[in-house]
Amino acid sequence: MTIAVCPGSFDPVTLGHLDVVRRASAMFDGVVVGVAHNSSKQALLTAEQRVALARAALAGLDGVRVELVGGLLTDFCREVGATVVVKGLRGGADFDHELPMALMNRHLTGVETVFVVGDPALGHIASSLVKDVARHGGQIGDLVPAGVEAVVRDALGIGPA
Ligand code: COD
Repeated sequence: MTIAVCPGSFDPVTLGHLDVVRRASAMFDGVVVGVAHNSSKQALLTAEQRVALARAALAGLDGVRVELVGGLLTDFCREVGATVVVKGLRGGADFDHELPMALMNRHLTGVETVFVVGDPALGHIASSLVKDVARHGGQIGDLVPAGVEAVVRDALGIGPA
């Protein structure tokens, strides 16, 4: 039984994240989506909001659960019994960004990273861009799961769409 962790900031969860989690869930016996802190990013949403939105978006997907990552990702993997980390790639820039983390995680505990290629139709979707579009008055409803746009707009202090 192989458990994989799909980690990310999920600030907020997007259709791109869901695509990666669905692909991971087709490959592994169980998937734990780990909502973590990226120390190089200032989160817009609280950890509780990010977990709640991811849980709502992934409810009903068999064998998938969402948990908060309190510290190191590798410690979290040990706690949940995961031997694999799954990351999604939109292109070469993602790989360049992810490779040092994959190497560090393997150095720390031996956990392996599997990269999955996301749906190219969703390749323009990144949480940071989604927030930027919303911040500047654009609609994000077709980029994120139901219910996410309202929470993002509220966190940005802008009214309903
Ligand atoms: N298509 C395909 N993949 C996508 C898409 C898309 N449209 N959108 C996002 N993804 C992928 C990303 O490439 C990434 O693999 C994953 O989804 C999550 O993305 P984000 O942006 O939500 O998350 P990040 O990149 O900010 O996550 C970084 C972590 C939080 C995982 C990292 O900082 C971490 O592990 N933190 C915990 C502390 C730790 O252990 N630090 C040491 C790390 S070596």
